[in-house]
Amino acid sequence: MKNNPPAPYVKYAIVANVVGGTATVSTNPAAETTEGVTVTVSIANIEASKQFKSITVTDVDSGAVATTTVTSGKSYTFTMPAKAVTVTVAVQWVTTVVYGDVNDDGDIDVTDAVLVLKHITDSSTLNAQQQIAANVNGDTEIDITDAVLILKHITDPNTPFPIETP
Ligand SMILES: [Ca+2]
Ligand SMILES: [Ca+2]
Repeated sequence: MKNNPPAPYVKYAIVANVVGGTATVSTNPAAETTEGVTVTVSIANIEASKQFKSITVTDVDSGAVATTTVTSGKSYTFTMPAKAVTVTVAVQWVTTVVYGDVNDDGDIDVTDAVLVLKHITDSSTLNAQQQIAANVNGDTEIDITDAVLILKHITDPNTPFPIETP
């Protein structure tokens, strides 16, 4: 290749990815730029129930490119190296546990108590987050006490679970 432009004007590609869910990730400059330029990464429109987890920028040789936080979870900058880069933004489930809402449907009802009973009798297994939500008295195991507390909560929703009581 003969007619390469002078080095300062060589442009390198910028590719943006999202893993773990969907979001809009854009860069400025977009698509490509020259070495030494400050690239701004903007993250928006993260899908419902997901939240920002991490951002990584790697060059074509798998080298890490340092990022600077402008607004956590929303805006970051990095200095363009003399290589193409890939920007990867990871999103993850929002992990807020509502005690007693074992199936995480927004209600604490008999379905949740049944799930606890099924877990106790080994007819189904709760996942890690469900086990936290199920253990409403905050002891070391999920047992009939938790199921009873959930049933009591249905009839008296204003009484907090033992784990929620200081
Ligand atoms: Ca529920
Ligand atoms: Ca318990």
